[in-house]
Amino acid sequence: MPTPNTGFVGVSAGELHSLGLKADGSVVGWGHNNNGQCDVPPPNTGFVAISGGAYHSLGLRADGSVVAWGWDEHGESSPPAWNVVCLAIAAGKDRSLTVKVRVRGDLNCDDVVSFDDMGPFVLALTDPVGYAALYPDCPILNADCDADGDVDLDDINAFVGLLTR
Ligand SMILES: [Ca+2]
Ligand SMILES: [Ca+2]
Ligand SMILES: [Ca+2]
Repeated sequence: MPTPNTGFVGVSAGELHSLGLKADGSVVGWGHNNNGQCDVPPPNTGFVAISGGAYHSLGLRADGSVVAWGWDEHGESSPPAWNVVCLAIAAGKDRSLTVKVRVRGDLNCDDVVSFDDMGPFVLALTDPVGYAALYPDCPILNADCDADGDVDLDDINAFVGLLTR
């Protein structure tokens, strides 16, 4: 256990590592760290839920974004579809936390990334106002497929990557 062993509000265990969520919104990881699954990427703040995978870790932020670290991001082997991982954390935590979880690439907000999302993705890219009018409950940042914080042409390749996973 890491010290100080205090202030935890949630825990989640991976296969060989553990995650603790602290009241201040930070995450502590300890245990087997062969893939960096214990190394929470900065900024280590704002987390409201955590989930330990076998060799990777997921954190859900208060703003609804999901951060993944460990095995997932290094791609040593074919990772599970990123968006499916998001849904898993949503399924377990959404009811109790009422956090709107974003699924990257899901532009029509049916919780899956499919070819149906191509139309709304193009709309989000070319006409954000029109997109917001057509999908008022769907965050346009779902189109930020490369996760750099904006929606622009760079996201096209990442979107295709999500589609074809
Ligand atoms: Ca969709
Ligand atoms: Ca982007
Ligand atoms: Ca960009």
